[in-house]
Formats: sequence, structure tokens, C-alpha cells
Amino acid sequence: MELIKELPAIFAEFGEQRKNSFVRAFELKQQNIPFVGVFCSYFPDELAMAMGACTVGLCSTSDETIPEAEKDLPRNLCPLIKSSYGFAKTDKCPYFYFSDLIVGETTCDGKKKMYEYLGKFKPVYVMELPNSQSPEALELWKKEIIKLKNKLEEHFGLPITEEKVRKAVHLRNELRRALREFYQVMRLDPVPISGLELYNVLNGASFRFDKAQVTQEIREMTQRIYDEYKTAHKYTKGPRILITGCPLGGVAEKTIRAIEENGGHVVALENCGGAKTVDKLVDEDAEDIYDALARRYLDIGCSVMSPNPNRLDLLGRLVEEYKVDAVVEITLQACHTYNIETLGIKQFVNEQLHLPYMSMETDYSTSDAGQINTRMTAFLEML
Ligand code: BJ8
Repeated sequence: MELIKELPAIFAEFGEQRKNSFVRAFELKQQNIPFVGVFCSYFPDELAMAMGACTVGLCSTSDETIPEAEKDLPRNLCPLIKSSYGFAKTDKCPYFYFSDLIVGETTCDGKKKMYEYLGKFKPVYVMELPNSQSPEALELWKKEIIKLKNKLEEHFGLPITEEKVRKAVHLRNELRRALREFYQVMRLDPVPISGLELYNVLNGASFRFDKAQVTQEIREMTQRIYDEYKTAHKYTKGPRILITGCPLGGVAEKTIRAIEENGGHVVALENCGGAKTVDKLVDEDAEDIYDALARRYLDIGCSVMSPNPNRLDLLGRLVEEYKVDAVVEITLQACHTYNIETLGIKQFVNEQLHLPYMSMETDYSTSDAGQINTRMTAFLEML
């Protein structure tokens, strides 16, 4: 008889998902399932799914390989890029090793240049992502999506039919719906789960290859969270914090903990991996499915876009929906686009949402954990 796992055990499992899926990835490779390695939320996953491939996120989140990367790259570079390059160079990331093709996009300057060097280790294909969301940009991005489809078909010798793309769009949308319903549990006050648990599930779900199954599991887990909340509350009320900024992989533990150990609750994650990547769906009924994919992905409110109104739109909606008391922005060192955008985000949060705001720049080391904690204590005391 299979034992029913407690919710904390399920959250912990999602927290370890990246590592836990190594074996599954190996098994799938043995069955000749193609693997596409990606670094960014602008990658239209549905195209890889339509040819039966698995997509793996290669953004590395540990400082382990940064010294090796710094032998080749400038030290003053975003840790996400240095870590990712370092894992590729040292061949220490199983997902990089399993990837048959790496697909990148022309997002920030650092990533663009890294892709040129990754070509030494693996076949790399780069999509030309426009840096604005104008009608002309949409036209270019749609062409890039069709070019990617052709590239995948040619590289893997597998056909990508419209019917398969539509099926993949539906499956991927279902997962987005399930993840959205899951994070909506944080509308409850007091919160039913911790911010770290929220992060772990959202992040872990991206390392599951069985999209239909993980969708089902997330729906069941969400229902259980509501059921258990009816009988007992694990947390008391406290300041409700929204986190925005760079992807949190590699810094989630120290930043979310600093908020929660000082009495705050992280109720919303706007970053990639959180609402930014899940909020909008692809229009399943669109006459032109490639146009629908282009619209959905180009709409992502990343700071590589100029201007970037969709980030403000999402922030405003999340603040209202999750009854947020303050916004904390986490940026990675040398991430110019997010670091420069902190000024606009601060002005928006202070002047239009009338909420307190603080930003923190960090990297993958643990050396600033004490300093982050001290700043967070002061910020939360002020609320
Ligand atoms: S859609 S956030 S995943 S680009 S942190 S590498 S931007 S210097 S990760 Fe990102 Fe796509 Fe945008 Fe999301 Fe460059 Fe900044 Fe480093 Fe970054």
C-alpha cells in the first residue's frame, strides 16, 4: 500500500526536483528522447514538446564552477552566466551533458556572448529576440519562432505538425493554470505555506518532464493545502511581501529566509520561474498558432525589453491580488538591465502603488547572508 505523503514532504521533494530528475533524464536519454537545453523563459517550450523532446533549464545556480568560469570570463559578470558557463566548461551539469541542442535567445549582452562560447561544447542555436514589444518586433519574433520550428525539425529529423503544436499548447497551458491555482493559495491571510515552499514547488515543477502528471499532482496538492487550512493555520499574520527582480535560483534560500525569519511572509514571486512565466496563457483557439505563441512569449515583462510596461502591469495586479504590504527587489550583481530598472520599479511601487520598496544586489555566495538579514530586519521593522 502506498503511503500518502505529508505536504511538507511533498514540498521538500519539489525542492530537490532538479537533482531528483537526473536519473529520469538518463532513462529518457536511453530511450532516445531528444533533449533541448534552454536558459530563458522566452524559449517557446511547446515546439520542443510537439516533437516529443524534453526541455531542461540550464541556468546554473551554484557558485561551485564560478572560479573556473572566471579564468575565461570577466569577474564582473552576472553569476548566473558565470555559473552556467562554468558548468558547461567543466562538464559538471548532467542536464548540459544530456542536451542534444542548446537554444538561446538574444536577451542580455552577457548571455548573448556566452552562447557564442557554448558553441565550443555543444551545438547552439540562437533565436533573435527583439528588445521591444512593437508590432514590428512581433513580426520578427513570429518569424524566429517558425525558424526555430524548422531548425528543430532539421536537427532532430522529427516532424512538428500544427496538430502536435496545438496539443502541446494545451498541455503547457494546463500546467500554467495548475501552477497559477497553486500560487493563488497565497491570497489567504495568514498564509497557508511558506514562501520557500512556494518557490520550491514552482521551481521544482520546471524539472519534471511528465507535464500531464505534474499538472495533476500540483492540482491535488493545491486542494490539500485548502483542505488542511480549513482545520489548522500553520502561520500567523505578518507583513506580506512580493519579491521581484532577477531569477532567484542560487539566491532564493538566503533571501526568502531573511524575510521569513524576520516575521515577513513572501506571498508572491514576480520573477522568472514565478508569475512572470506562468501568468499568461497561449491562445489555444487562435487561427494561427505560431502567431499566438509569438504573442505570448514576446509579452514576457523582462528587463531586457525597452520599454518594459508588462512588468509594471503584472506587479500592479499581483500587489492588489495578494494584498501586498511591501515589495523587495532582488537583483544579481552585474545584471545591468534589472539593476538599472530598479529606479523605475521603486518609483512605480512608491508613487503609484504607495508601498515601501527595497532592493538588494547579491550573488551566489553566502558571504552576504548576514548583511541581507540585517537589512531585512530593519526593513520589516519599519513596516
Ligand atoms: S526572461 S529574467 S530568464 S533573460 S540575471 S542572465 S538578464 S545579466 S536571467 Fe532572464 Fe530570460 Fe529575462 Fe527571465 Fe542576464 Fe540579468 Fe544575468 Fe539574467
